[in-house]
Amino acid sequence: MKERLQALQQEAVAKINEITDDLKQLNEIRISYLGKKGPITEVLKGMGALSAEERPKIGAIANEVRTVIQEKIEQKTKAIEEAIIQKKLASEAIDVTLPGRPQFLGSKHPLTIVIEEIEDLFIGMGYEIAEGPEVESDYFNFEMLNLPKGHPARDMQDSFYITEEILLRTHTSPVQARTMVGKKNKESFKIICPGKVFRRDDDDATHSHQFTQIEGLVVGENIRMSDLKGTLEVFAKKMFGPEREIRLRPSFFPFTEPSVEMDISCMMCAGNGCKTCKHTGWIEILGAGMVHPHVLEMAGYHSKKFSGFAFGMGPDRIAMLKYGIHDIRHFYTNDIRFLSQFKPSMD
Ligand code: 2U9
Repeated sequence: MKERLQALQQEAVAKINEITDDLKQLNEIRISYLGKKGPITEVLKGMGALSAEERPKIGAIANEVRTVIQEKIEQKTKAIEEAIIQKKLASEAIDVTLPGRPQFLGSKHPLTIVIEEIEDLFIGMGYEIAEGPEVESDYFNFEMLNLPKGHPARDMQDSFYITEEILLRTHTSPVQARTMVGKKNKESFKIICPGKVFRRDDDDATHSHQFTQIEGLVVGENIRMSDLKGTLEVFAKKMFGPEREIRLRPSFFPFTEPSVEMDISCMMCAGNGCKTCKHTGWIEILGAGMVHPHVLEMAGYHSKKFSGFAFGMGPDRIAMLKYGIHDIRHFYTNDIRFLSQFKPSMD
């Protein structure tokens, strides 16, 4: 009987040692060797035939065999469970020494950078931003700006007409006209009007059928040319550097009288003459003037009581000067290699 019990222990231990990762199989061994119907219980059924002296000895051996098998099963169970945890940990392990995945940040469009810089500058001087439709009526795009029917600027070859009366706006001036008409109490105001404009032009390095404009309009009582000049000087020095000089040259626009064009002293050669300023020492930046009385009247502002000044500039041109870009089409062809070079100035 002793030999049988020891043989059972060796047999059970051998089977347990063969198991590598199957807890179910391990449990089956436990049930088959340690269960009530197991071989150990079977052997002990013959205890009755033993002498009183032999019986306790065999019982002790049987308990020892059970304990050894139970301990082996527990050790193997623990080892398998540990291996399962280690395998899980290994599969979920994160290698913290790996380099981070690069996050590609977007960047602002160069025109957006320039427009926002100009907006911030004028907001700081009490202007509000006004916007309006890009598909505009002939009335607000031309008539309200002293460009009556038949005026050459209205010719079909210069504008994208959708119908006889509807077109893609050729400037942001209609936004100013709409603002004046919209002022029910005809009070004073200062606005900046940025936006896309469209002209029927063959695209080349300096012309695009779509470009951007920023126009400004100040309407109030006793607005003078000196107010315009002072405003333009502040704009030029803030936008292009405090050492900039400005000069105003007489010009003509149907919606302003008198009209001027503003030049700044060249920031590349400080006015000595270079390629950028075409060796004149000056760079034309914008047009401006005192709002034509007829324009005020058409918008419901009595030109004896109110006056105003207006200006218009092209952010495309300013961005090309600021960043040394030689082809306006880069702004509208969405080449990420071009666009990703621009970060807003941190100053
Ligand atoms: C109203 C009254 C007056 C807007 C003005 C200019 C002069 C001007 C051009 C500069 C470069 C357009 O982008 S550009 O091609 N603009 O020179 N614009 S005064 O005057 C107005 C606008 C609206 C009611």
